[in-house]
Amino acid sequence: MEQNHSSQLTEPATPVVNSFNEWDPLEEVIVGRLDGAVVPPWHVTIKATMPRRYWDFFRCKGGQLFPEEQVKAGEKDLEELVHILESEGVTVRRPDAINYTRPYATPDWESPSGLYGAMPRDVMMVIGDKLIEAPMPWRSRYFEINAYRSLIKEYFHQGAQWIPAPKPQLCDELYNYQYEEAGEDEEFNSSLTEFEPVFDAAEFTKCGRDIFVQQSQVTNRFGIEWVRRCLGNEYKIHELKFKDQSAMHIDATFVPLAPGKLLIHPKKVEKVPEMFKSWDVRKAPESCIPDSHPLYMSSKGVGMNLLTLDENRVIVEKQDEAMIKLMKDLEFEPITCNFRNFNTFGGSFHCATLDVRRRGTLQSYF
Ligand code: ABU
Repeated sequence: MEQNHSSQLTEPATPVVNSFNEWDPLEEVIVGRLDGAVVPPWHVTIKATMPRRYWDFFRCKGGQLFPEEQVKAGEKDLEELVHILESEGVTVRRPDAINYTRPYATPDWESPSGLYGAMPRDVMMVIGDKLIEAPMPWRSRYFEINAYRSLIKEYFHQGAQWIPAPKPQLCDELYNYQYEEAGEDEEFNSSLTEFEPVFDAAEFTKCGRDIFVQQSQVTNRFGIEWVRRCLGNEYKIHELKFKDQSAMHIDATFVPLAPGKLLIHPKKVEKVPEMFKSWDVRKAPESCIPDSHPLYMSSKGVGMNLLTLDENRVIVEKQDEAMIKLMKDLEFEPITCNFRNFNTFGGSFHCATLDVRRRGTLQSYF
């Protein structure tokens, strides 16, 4: 029988949604948007995560638009990032524009507003061809997924698996309203109970078959167990513990950059798991962000929230000379982008993006 040798030699096309780690060559990415960003209303989940010096800002301004000039400056940073990604050959997609100022309610609670569409990393997780919608615990983020639904439907029609986690109720039983921050050296004290599974997708970081997560102020054990069972035996979920009472998202604490290269927060990570013993583990340098720069929703560690385009290229904040140097030491080619004004709103390059498709397959790196 005649055989079609040419088709036998052709590599199978990468599925439209495909990402197994943080470093395979990036082909398509969602970049968030800041327009219409609203200050989240004061709640125990804000107390547990946001910098103390801004608590009054959230108490007074919750439900109102963030200062226009700061949003505009952050949007300019985002446009620069989009331009860089496109110049590097990456397809960039954006969420829909949504009015986040509208109040809403469920039978159990009311919220005066939503938040923003700036951080796709928190809202969804891509593992292989699965697009998992996160059941985020902030009431102000309950409908945030709507900004991404047109894209999700498109990816579904092109073959992706679309998996929304169980819709959370977010009723009062989920929150520990007596929450007070524990001391640095005490056991982690959560503002969340185990009432139902909740997590932000940015709590998980991928190294092929091994996925790392921390319990945090936005991710409970129930949520971690839900992801573990959803992914099944092909993956191993490792729960790590860090020294961080206001923990929120692993991607400015424990950042695998490439096979054999791990970046860690110098204070929060006290012990690196044994399985990384052959990796080059580097501490993130001291932040260069001045105290005068507003960081309403970020810590100074936000500089390590990096986006790798492949095993050679990484995007780094333009003014962060120490990080640029470190990346060069690690034999990366750093691509610099202004992003300090975006940092004000709760993240950097990793948070502001979601890698939809990287060219690669499921592998083990340990
Ligand atoms: N959303 C991650 C922010 C991390 C940080 O500010 O430390």
